[in-house]
Amino acid sequence: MSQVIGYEREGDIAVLSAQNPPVNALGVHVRRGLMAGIERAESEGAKAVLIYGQGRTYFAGADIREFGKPPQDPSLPVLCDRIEASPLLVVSALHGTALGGGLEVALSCHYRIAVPSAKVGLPEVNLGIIPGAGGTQRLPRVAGVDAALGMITTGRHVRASEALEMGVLDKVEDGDPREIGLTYVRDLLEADAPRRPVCDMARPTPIDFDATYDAVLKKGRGQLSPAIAVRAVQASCEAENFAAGQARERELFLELMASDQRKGLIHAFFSERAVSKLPELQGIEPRDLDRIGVIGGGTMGAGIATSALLAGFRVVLLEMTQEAAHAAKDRIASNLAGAVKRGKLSPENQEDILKNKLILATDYGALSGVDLAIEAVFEDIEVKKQVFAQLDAVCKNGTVLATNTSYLDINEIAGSTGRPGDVIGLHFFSPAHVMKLLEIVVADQTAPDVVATGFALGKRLGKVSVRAGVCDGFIGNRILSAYRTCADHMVLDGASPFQIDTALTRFGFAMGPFAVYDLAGLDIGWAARKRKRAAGLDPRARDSFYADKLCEAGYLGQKTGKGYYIYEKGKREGEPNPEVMPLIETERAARGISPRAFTDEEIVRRYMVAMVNEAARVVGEGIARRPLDVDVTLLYGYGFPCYWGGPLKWADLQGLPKVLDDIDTWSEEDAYFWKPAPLLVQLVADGRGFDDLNKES
Ligand code: T1G
Repeated sequence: MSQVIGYEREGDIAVLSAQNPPVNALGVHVRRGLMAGIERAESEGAKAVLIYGQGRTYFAGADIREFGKPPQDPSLPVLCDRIEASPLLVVSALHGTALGGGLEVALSCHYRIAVPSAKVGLPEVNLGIIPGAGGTQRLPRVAGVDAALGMITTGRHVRASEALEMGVLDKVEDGDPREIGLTYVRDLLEADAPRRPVCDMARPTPIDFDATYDAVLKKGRGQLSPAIAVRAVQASCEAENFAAGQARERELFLELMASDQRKGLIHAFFSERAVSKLPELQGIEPRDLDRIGVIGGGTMGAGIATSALLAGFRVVLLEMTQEAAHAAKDRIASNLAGAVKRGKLSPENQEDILKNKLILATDYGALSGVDLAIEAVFEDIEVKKQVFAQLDAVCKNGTVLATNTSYLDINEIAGSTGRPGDVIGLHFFSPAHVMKLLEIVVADQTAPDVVATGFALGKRLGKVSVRAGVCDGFIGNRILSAYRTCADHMVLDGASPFQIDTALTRFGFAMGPFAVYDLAGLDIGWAARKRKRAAGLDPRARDSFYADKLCEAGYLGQKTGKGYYIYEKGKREGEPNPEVMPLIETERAARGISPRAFTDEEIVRRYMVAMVNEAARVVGEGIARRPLDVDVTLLYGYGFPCYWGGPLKWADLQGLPKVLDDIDTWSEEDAYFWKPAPLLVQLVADGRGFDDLNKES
């Protein structure tokens, strides 16, 4: 028998067990083992087959690492059909996460039992594809079209209890999957239960698939797979028979398998897991973390405290006054109430956290016992240095001293303490208890175990942590500054902020840059421009002032109801502010610029190439360890469209020579801004892509 599928007999029952850690992915050896197991059970005269998974889960899906490689028999659809066609009674016992091809194998069985903690799902759309082994044909037959579409177009994981109600599962029983499976098979044999091939079940009742397709396509914001899944499910209702429906599913599946969106989403999947795997951390033990100190209870500090409390830490929150401390507690209570509303926290836990896990303080001495202290005070280097001097004085040896600064020099902050090795940057993104990205900024003297502690904290907080070096803006904000500048240049040269926002939302961003400015507050960008001007802008840099005029008029975005857009009370979407274009036209005239038309395509191209060029500098300078670190940063902190896999995956898919050609062309109009990054030039010269660098690390 194969090493990855165990075979044993329990009387008349053949037991096939998956032994392919970590998630029993249905790689070719698993598929062959299952095929051999079914055939052996039949040849030995067994009456039934039980399939279950050893380790943490039942099959969690096809082996994604096989994607893009030559297919190897048996394919998953062939295996599923073979299981379903067996003359024996075939039963699956599920635990963990039966996902994708895993659930499809289970659906090809005649009965399905699960433990209460099991979850099932068809998350293929999150990988840019659709279920390709009968899932779009079998699930609608057992659960109905609406329930099936609700699972397939979202990829959501469904708890066992709900799956039972939907008809996906036949029984839910607590206990060991093998044992509850054997008991269930014996009961079925005892009752002389019939085989129940799903393919023989009645075709599901159709719905208005065209309307559903349009609605799902719109919601996908450019991602194709959810809408294509609707067409595959439609075939389960309209194809002349089951086999024809499967053929339609296969055709759509293979089309998506060959798509750039599948390449982008698979890249994102593996990059999210690779980003915290750094050679420099191998074998480095993180320091113990139990009690977290948060200095500053404003929006960021309260968000960070909420994130730590939700992860089970005890938190000491320090503010300057009792009043400010209680205001911070109110912010935290409101954040927790949101978590309760989202079903992420029980009301009892919310009460326990506020009563027993959160300690308010106004004296630094209260921080003497914390294992990690993080400040989120005013973004001023002198204020930060004072805070760190106090922390240096009161915190016990070994306490990690972290700053949440988004751009200040962490080396300078570390240098203001007697323990620079304990100092690190932990850059959260607002709202800190919701946004997944955490930039772990490593200063020159940060000790390796402090870096490891930052990653350990990030994991416990459920963050996607990315290592960054010290520079203005670290990884994300530094690249943001470049593509925002490109957008400003296009505004000066003839595009409107509103056209740019529309073009970029069509490309797949949740919001365009100017709508994001309004969301964050125009005063943030204003302060950054003033800071950079005070530090001395290169005379070749194209500065712009129209945005300053908006701020001077008191238009700071959503928080004042007016910025680039006008926000009516209670409306998230704004209408273009008619006062914006006159400011821009005045500035163009003052600069002697004759505005020209931009196509949406050119807007997206320039914006993306500016992003790629700065990202290449960030990787080339070692601020980001690998291109995938930049991709993960933009995906998890900046709303980059997931199906492109990140800006550097997008660049690889476009072809780097063309990206470099564009920069060379545009450098004729602005050699300062469009200066090609050395790494990009080198990669093009070597005929390589960014992914080649990811593979080297
Ligand atoms: N294939 C290969 N490797 C996988 C894998 C998979 N399907 N799923 C996980 N891994 C690896 C992962 O890279 C990591 O590796 C380790 O397992 C632990 O994963 C025809 C074609 C199952 C919920 O989309 O959602 O079936 O970093 O860190 O947080 O219709 O993994 O340790 O080297 O994520 O506990 C459909 C994808 C495939 C499920 C577990 N299935 N996986 O989460 O651990 S397409 C999926 C997950 C398909 C058919 C189609 C999660 C998880 P390493 P992890 P986790």
